[in-house]
Amino acid sequence: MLTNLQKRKFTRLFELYDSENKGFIDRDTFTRLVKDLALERGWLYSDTEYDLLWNKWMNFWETIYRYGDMDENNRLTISEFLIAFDYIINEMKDSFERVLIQVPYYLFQVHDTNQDGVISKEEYKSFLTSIGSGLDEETIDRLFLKIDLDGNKVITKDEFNKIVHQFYFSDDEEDAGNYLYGRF
Ligand SMILES: [Ca+2]
Ligand SMILES: [Ca+2]
Ligand SMILES: [Ca+2]
Repeated sequence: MLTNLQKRKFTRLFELYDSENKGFIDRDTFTRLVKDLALERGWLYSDTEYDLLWNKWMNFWETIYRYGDMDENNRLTISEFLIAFDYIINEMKDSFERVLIQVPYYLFQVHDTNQDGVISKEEYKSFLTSIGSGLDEETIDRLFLKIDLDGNKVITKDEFNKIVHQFYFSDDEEDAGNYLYGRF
């Protein structure tokens, strides 16, 4: 069972994906997402980066779709989305590492624009903007202070790792990781 806090966080995530408020997400949702992200980074179909981006998202979509599409109409409603997450998080820990974790990790790399292995505040802002988080500057500043656990002004992979795990598992309202995708 997902906790109430988890349900709220994953509902927020669903709303981000369903950016046109259609009430469902499908394969096209993720095709569009990949295109937008690739466009933002100036990647073409023929680029390796495009392939990688495509594979990560399709892997994600195919997994949640396999476990959530109860009525087999090739779409996921919010309740089907939560069924998929409940299953992946509570019943299949291995796939969780392979599937769910991959997406934010990959986004971390994509938004490390200067490729120095860490995320600066500016890069973090562009990450949140690109996923349509709708957070204002002040909130992002506060959030960055929170997730920069050792206070050295950049987010390392270890710190990001912690945040991502908190997003999926934490049941403590105070944890910064709950806000990985903005308000919830
Ligand atoms: Ca369905
Ligand atoms: Ca960087
Ligand atoms: Ca840090």
